[in-house]
Amino acid sequence: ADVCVGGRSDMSLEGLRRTFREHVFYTQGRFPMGASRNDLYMALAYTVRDQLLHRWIRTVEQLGREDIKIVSYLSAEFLLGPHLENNLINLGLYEDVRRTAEEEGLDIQVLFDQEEEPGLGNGGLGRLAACYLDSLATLEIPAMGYGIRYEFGIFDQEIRDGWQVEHTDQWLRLGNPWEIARPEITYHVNFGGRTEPYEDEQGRYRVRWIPYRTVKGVAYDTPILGYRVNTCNLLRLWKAEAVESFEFEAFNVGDYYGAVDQKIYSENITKVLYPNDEPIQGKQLRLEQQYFFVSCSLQDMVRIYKLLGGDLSRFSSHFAIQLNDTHPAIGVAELMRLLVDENGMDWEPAWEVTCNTFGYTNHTLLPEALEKWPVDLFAGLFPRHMEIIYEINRRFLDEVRNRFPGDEDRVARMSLIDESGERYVRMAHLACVGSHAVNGVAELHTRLLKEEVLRDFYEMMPEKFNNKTNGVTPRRFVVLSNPGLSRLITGKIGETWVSRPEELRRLEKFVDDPAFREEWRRVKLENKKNLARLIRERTGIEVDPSSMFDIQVKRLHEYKRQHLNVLHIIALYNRIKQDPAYDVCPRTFIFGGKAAPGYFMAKRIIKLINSVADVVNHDSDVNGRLKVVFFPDFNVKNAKFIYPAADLSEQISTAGKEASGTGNMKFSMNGALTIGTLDGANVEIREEVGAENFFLFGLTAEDVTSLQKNGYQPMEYYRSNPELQAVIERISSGYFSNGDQELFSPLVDSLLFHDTFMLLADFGAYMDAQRQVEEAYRDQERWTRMSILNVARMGKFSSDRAIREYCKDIWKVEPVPVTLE
Ligand code: 26R
Repeated sequence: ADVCVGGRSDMSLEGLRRTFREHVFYTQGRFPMGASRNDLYMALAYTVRDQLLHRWIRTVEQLGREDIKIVSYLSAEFLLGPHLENNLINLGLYEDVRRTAEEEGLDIQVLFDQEEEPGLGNGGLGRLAACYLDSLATLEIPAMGYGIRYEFGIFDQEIRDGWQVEHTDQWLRLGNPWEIARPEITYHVNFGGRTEPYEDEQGRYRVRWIPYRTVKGVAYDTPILGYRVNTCNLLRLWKAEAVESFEFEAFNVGDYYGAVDQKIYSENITKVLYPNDEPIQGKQLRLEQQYFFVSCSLQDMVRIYKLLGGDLSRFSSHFAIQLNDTHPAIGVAELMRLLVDENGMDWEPAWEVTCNTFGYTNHTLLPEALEKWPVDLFAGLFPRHMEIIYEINRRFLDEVRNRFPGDEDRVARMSLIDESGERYVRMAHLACVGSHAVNGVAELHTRLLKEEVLRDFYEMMPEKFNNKTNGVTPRRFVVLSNPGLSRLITGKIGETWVSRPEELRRLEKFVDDPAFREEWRRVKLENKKNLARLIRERTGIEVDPSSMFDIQVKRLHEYKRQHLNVLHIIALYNRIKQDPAYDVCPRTFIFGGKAAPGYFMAKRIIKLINSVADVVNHDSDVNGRLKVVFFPDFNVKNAKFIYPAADLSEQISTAGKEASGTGNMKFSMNGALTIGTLDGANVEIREEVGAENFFLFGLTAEDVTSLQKNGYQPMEYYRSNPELQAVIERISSGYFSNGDQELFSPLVDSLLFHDTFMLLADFGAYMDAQRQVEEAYRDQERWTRMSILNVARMGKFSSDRAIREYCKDIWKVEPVPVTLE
């Protein structure tokens, strides 16, 4: 430690300034005068990273102790968002570094702006992984995140003429100061080829895999610091490269171009994140990505464990591996292969180790989103894993037959292989069978998992199933995003709420204090002004900060029902058109979110939102009382301005479809009230904040199922509701599309003749709930009370609570405090 004192770890103002200047010169190679904004950002980032390294090295030393258990979070996505500001907050150096920058003549906000966010995820699942890394470190749990270092993360979204246009995300273009490449930590990953039986020295039957090609994985490490603790865990992301031997062989036969081809081919594996939050049918590269990062990660753990002198039969007492959805589920077969083929273990002990090591989190109930891979594709890429899966399946189905004699229908339903038509490997079944714990992400979701999607598995092994309601980190989503509110809260109850948000309850006793309510409104108004400014910059639209900010930001998806929100807007518009004196509550409707590039309907919903916006925003009868905004390129970076500015949070998915939702939590923690269905974690949010502080509407999951069963007829709802008819007529007449009646007919037809997500069935109830929202908003004192109570009662939804539950019930791990001496 001493070597660092007075060096770059010096935390004094003077030390920070010196380190910063050194980085401008020695790292960026600039005199201060010639430094670009990026040079200055990089120098500041390195200054902050220097502060992390000491903690990081001490934490990694702990990871190398034989007697402690490490959590290994396997996820194809980590949607981290910008690091700089977050690290400053967690270090407790925000104010000092801001001042240092200021004294150097720099505006720290401008430097924050310069950071490209690592958008290595699609939405909820990837952002959850990032929140969990924050909480693991904050709770001082030794943990590693393992994933893929995509060269291109989620695409950047531009809105052109009302349509979504995608641009590649070049987040690494200007360098990434937060990662450290570890070119000496590499593994070989094999693909294709065939297997071959042989006898080992003891004359035992063994199998070896003779692959067709090999790719190299290189580790890139990013430090993940906890809040005000010394624990600094690491996120290890793998980049694919060509193995050296390719170039060498090609060189020998003089095929230089062939060698370069091979190199490009290998590097393809980690080029790009698939931007779908829907199944990717049979895309070989996607399956290669999954195996690639899982194999590197497991090889890494086995290497670390052996280095400690560990005996592989006790592997599960050193590592608890969590599968973030089924994307890394092939890890079950890969760990078996490593133990049995590569380390000579027998099947039964290896299987016990495997099951004790893995836990599986399910994140979706949508049947079409359950991952399955064609057997031909799978076996072609992973012939040995295919054999292992068949063997797991054979043994497992024997157990099923034992427990349920004569029930061959059940055996077919539970098989790891779907043989009803073309044959598929069912990844959720593999994950379920190979794990000791299976969890859903909200109470309702876990119940539906047990009753529907994984019912047979629950019947056979109920002890595996448990719920872990999602949570989000209050560091990024309150402290960092909403400094005004954080200051107000801390002024009242002290700052301990940041690590122990149960303490927010102590705000309840101030709800009747008019001065406090006044300040609460002032903070919200300030946040709305900030968002209004950003909306003007990004869209040119002027919005009124005193209007109600009604916001829906999330991926575009029919089940999330952004178009139900649009139907409400059109209904209000129609009332105004019918009677311009109609007393509408002034509102700004804000949407944000990306559509999967190949998702036709979702893209058309974006176009609809923008088309309605064009009409409503310029109609003189409306006279500015309603505004509609599509905020382009919703991501972690600009989420910071969106959640804190919301009055109303739209959580309106069809009941039973949204596993949990986490945006719902981010809004409510920032004092927005929710209008929502009984879906995902909405149910629990409403329980916590109180029914009287939540605008509930719509069918229950049970209603949805029974309606579906009895033959849902959207037309019946259409016929019996004149206001709904008028809304649909506005769209289909071409009113929002310059007379073009075709543009939105796919949307309208889908609603009238199919309506899979039951918008028409919920329309009436939604309109009623929106009227109650208006009424409540008109009474600002009442609204403020409700807003305060929402914040005060959101403690449960901190990711710290979620992670504590995972640690206790699934991982069996304890905190290991880190000291710096
Ligand atoms: C198979 C495949 C390509 C794929 C399917 C589904 C990829 C991604 C998804 C999206 C799923 C896994 C997802 O993001 N689920 C979300 O997880 C959040 C965190 O638990 C939940 O809050 C959210 O409700 C759920 O949709």
